Amino acid sequence: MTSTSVHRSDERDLAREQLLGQLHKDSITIHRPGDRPLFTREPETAMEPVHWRWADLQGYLEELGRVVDLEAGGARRTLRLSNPGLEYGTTPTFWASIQYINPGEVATAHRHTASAFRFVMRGTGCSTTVDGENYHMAEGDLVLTPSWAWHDHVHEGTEPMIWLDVLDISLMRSLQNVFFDPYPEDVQPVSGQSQRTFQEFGSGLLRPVGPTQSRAVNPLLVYGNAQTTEALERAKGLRPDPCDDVILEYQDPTTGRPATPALSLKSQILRPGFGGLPHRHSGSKVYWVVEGAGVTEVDGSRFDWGAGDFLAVPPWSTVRHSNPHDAEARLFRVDDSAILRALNAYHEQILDTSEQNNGR
Ligand code: GTQ
Ligand code: FE2
Repeated sequence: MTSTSVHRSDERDLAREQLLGQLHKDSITIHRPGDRPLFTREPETAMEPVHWRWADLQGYLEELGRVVDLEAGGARRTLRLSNPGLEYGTTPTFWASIQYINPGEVATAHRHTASAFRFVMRGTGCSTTVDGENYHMAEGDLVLTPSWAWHDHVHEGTEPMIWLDVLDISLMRSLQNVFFDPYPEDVQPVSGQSQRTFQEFGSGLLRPVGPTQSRAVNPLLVYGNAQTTEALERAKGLRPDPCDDVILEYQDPTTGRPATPALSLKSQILRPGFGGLPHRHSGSKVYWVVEGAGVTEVDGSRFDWGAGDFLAVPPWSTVRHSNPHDAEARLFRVDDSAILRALNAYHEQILDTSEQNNGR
């Protein structure tokens, strides 16, 4: 090196340090060697796959019902499915919890920006009211609580009732948009027109003529178990999905879009003998086993699941389903593909057979 070029590079180092000092004062940084890169080639996640077994959950729920009172002020009695890899949530976008309510109890009215839904797991006799609309929940029903809708649950039945609650609260938290209001009374007034949105839009095929309130959000709040079962029966006549066998998404009947803005909800049947192709896609998901049993491999780890179990799957994990049993398996699934598709950032990949063999 000549003496001039050494001189120049000293000058440059000095100027760069000066610039960095100035930028720092003005809350500006530049990328430097050793900093974490802006991008990774593929998604990285701290979320871990987790299998919760019904045999354990059932015992915990019964004990919880005995030892924990339902508090006024909007708190619910729930078991939260906490991901050991995450500080918060079941997945990076949502919490899945199991709510337990005893006969005679009231889960008091409130509203929040997190959008929520319930999928009824066990029992009957509890009704929920969402923005004045009352609905008696039964096993396999899906009931939505859109963002900022008042909701309360009143159990008039005789046996404890158990349902899955999912809220897009991890997402709302990362957007720093958590709002919550308690309702001034324990419960909100119930409209005289029970199940209005279900009467109006519930067939998914036909609806009353005349003016309908057009809302930016899905107007339908309730998806009944009977219709889901029937739709799955019909879908058995279609070509099977190579990864998921028979799978349907709950849709906004007025637009065909996912039933909730951030989360996509699905029901699925794996028929006896089904063996799916390995598959991965953007976003995280949780399965609840409605009935039957089967096997899911997540990035090569094998999970043998049965009725009532939950399985959480991290983003971009390779999943392979099979049903080696004699009976059908039915799954309810929630994933965050809706928000990823809305952001035009959804990726998916079916891994071919040769890769499948390499993975073993
Ligand atoms: O039932 O309104 O599991 O607000 C968590 C928060 C249930 C509910 C949960 C809630 C609810
Ligand atoms: Fe709530």
